[in-house]
Amino acid sequence: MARYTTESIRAVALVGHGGAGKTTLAEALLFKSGAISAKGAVEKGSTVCDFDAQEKSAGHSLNSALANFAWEGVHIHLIDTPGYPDFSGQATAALAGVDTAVVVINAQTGIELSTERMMHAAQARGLARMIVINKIDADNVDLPGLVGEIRERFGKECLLLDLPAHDRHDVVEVLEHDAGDADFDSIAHAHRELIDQLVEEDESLLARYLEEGKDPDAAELHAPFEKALRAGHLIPILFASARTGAGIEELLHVLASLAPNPAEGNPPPYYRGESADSGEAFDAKPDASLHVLAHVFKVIADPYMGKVSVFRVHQGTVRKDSQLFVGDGRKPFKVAHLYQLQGKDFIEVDELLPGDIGAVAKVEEIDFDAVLHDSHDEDNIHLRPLEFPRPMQGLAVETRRKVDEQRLFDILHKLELEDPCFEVERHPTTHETVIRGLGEMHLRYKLEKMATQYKLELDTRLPLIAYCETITANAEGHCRHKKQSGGAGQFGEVYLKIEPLPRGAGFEFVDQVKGGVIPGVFMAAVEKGVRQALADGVVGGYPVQDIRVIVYDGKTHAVDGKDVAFFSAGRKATVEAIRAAAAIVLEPIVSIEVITPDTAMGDIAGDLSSRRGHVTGTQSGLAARRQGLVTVSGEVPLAEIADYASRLKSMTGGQGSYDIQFARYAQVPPQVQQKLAASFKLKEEDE
Ligand SMILES: Nc1nc2c(ncn2[C@@H]2O[C@H](COP(=O)(O)OP(=O)(O)OP(=O)(O)O)[C@@H](O)[C@H]2O)c(=O)[nH]1
Ligand SMILES: [Mg+2]
Repeated sequence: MARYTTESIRAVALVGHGGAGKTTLAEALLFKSGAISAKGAVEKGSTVCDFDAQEKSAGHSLNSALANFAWEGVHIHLIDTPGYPDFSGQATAALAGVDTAVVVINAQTGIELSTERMMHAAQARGLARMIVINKIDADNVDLPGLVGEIRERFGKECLLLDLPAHDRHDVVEVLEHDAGDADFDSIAHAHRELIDQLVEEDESLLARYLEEGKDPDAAELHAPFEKALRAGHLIPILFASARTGAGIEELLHVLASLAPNPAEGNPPPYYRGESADSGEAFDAKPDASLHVLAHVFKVIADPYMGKVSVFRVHQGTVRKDSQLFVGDGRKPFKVAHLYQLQGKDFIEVDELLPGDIGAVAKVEEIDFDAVLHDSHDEDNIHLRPLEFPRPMQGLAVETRRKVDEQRLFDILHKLELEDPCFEVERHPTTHETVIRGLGEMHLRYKLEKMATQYKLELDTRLPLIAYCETITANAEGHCRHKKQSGGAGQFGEVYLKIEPLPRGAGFEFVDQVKGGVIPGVFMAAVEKGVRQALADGVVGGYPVQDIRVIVYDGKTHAVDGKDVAFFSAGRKATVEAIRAAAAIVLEPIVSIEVITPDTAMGDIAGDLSSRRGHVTGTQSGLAARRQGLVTVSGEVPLAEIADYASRLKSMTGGQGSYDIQFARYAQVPPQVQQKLAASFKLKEEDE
């Protein structure tokens, strides 16, 4: 049953800042195409893509959602993504499932934090990018001003592909039209700019164009259009109102006729081998007859369907009842049911072609980022990983009732599966469970989900800070571990040197022992001991990083040489060396962006500097200026902004919002280090 071919598939993600109108736009596209018979609204909780109970009550998206529709004989896979930075994990992951990123900008608020981040993330992934300026119906918008700003920020490759007309009730496409009236600029001018840019992509076309002075026709421009999108030489700007429907049909036409099909985009960045750096890059071919290669870019813990793995097929055909391998696993699983997703609905299909997005359910071994394939020829294959923001905001959680403890871990595991930016850490020594996410709002929604969906009540405590330790000087350590207690003895002796490494280099272990004074079998135990010492920390009980440990001498004993002895000697020698190496404690520094009414700017800056932070710049776009808003950027230690949400609320009368991102590790001031060291000493004495 051939429903369509690979050439007629488009895969598109709607990305951009929260509130830009992505979910409403998805609804408008689905409605216009006839896939749904009534247009729902975010406010009523009746859209296809915001189907989750929490999304309905929040009035914005929390998860990415999939939908499908057909237009002009083309099958379009659409992914609606959440826009607020706190939920950017699933938005970023969606980029691995598409060829085109449509960056939606709110005409009222202009370029925002996620606009910028998603523009860059899509570019880094080699996706075709398009910009849709939405809400053109709204009052108080400056469309020409916004276009100017977009070009200033994202380059002159951002060119108009349509223009609003009839007082923003309509839009006119400017590739096929070269004359007529528009609300601003002119169709003739926008048309000329576009053609000039496109002919640059093809030398013979350019030569003919210059000679004859005549426009190439639409068919001739198709290939240059795809080439320009692929190279980032063209980022078309379109206008729409998801509310009134203006520009929706034009957007559908552009997706069907100009967005790349799976063969026209940049190929997904696969490699064979252990790491993206050393592995051998290769291209999957969107050919239905080859081996299957598919990539899992989304996992859902569904209360009814169980674990659902959503993947994009990049090569070959996935069929119901066929067998697939997961990564390098030896045992295949059977594709008992194959689905396409339409919002909350699972629609069974028999096969998925290259370029298709689909899902399987109840296969526990499939995790986010897994590669599915049907031949051991395709072992050790990965897709180059996406770059996710690092979850910095932490909370220690504890179940109210002891009996819930095991359940807590099961549920946290499910939440972790679904969201690449949500992490759970268990600290065996302190018995603490820490959840980490991208922001206060992110964690609040996870807690709410646990309370409502899983009926799990938790107590939370202030964030724990992920401090770490490092050394600033070279030093030496030595330990002779010797035990003689009745029966068999233990003996192991280790001499080692330690050296600081550059920030971020991690840990290096070097074996420089000569003449086998520490036999190879025991060297592994020495390394384990060294690693144990580093994990336990020396100054404040935090993991030691950016250090090279060189074992250069030692001694064993024919009878008493034992693993335990060398483990212990390695550990103690390392501790001794670190104590002599001017060790320091490092803390995470975050970059912070605060959006605030300009009247509160002074308070924000003053507050940041009282928290050992500083302002690095301020910025405000046209639309933001009209609303009296400004973005203050700065840096501040994470430890100082645990309660920032409530501080900001009081400083801005509830008008402010903020976002943090990990920046780097930096040395804590001496008085902080003394405090951390003192409390570590107390803990050690307790034990
Ligand atoms: N005036 C006007 N309002 C719109 C338009 N599109 C969306 N809205 C409204 O803008 C608000 C946000 O719309 P959403 O569709 O939820 O925006 P979103 O981009 O999905 O937001 P997140 O899910 O948070 O990323 C809602 O109140 C919509 O009704 C539009 O074209 N014009
Ligand atoms: Mg949304």
